Amino acid sequence: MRILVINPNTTASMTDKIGEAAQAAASPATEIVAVNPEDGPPSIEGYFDEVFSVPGLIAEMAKAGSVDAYVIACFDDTGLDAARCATEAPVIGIGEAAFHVATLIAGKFSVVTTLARSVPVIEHNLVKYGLASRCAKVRASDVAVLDLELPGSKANRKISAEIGRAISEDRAEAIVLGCAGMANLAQALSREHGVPVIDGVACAVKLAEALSALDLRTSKVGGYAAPLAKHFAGYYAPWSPKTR
Ligand code: 5HY
Repeated sequence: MRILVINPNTTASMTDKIGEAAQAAASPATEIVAVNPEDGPPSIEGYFDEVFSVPGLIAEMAKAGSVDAYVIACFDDTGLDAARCATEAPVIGIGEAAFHVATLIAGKFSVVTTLARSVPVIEHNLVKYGLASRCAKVRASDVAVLDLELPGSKANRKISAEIGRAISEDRAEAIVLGCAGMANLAQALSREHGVPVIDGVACAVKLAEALSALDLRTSKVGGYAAPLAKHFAGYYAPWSPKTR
């Protein structure tokens, strides 16, 4: 199978890291294609950045040709619902994937994300997915997304310290890493803290493979029905939904 993994920000080094984590988790027969848009924010930190990354995400889906599943590799599950309207193939957000996996192996988990402005976005998603009662707390490590790309930055230390606080203060039984750019840190942090530390990129790839193996696809009845054909005016004309 072929999975398109979309990093909705424009930072290619982060896309490479996400692609490596996805391929490492994928079955041998699965081809991972990791992409990011050219247009949009270099990192997504909060609602404002998020909304400007969605057209690029949808454009990458249109450009990719036939794939068996899509993974949205931004922990806010950026544009997830819109993406599900645009295809019948499964679309998995790394946030939703990690939350579900965490509830399968722990009673309570905490999320450790980047900046404080990302916390409400994640909290709202937990409520939307009906999983807020299983999450002890969403914590910010005060690490900017692009600091994760800087070798030698204090990012790993700050994330590890926040995990320590989640375990001692929240009594978290598992930790969900709240950024795609943290994908390569999960195993070492899990060994260091002695609790499962979950990376959403790997979870989303395995869930996409599972849905494909079950031949389950996105329902086109109701909310995720294909967009109605109409002409979008001006700058967004190229995104106009066509008659199917
Ligand atoms: C992410 N931003 O996974 C989110 C994390 C965050 O550019 N990739 C980003 O801080 O919301």
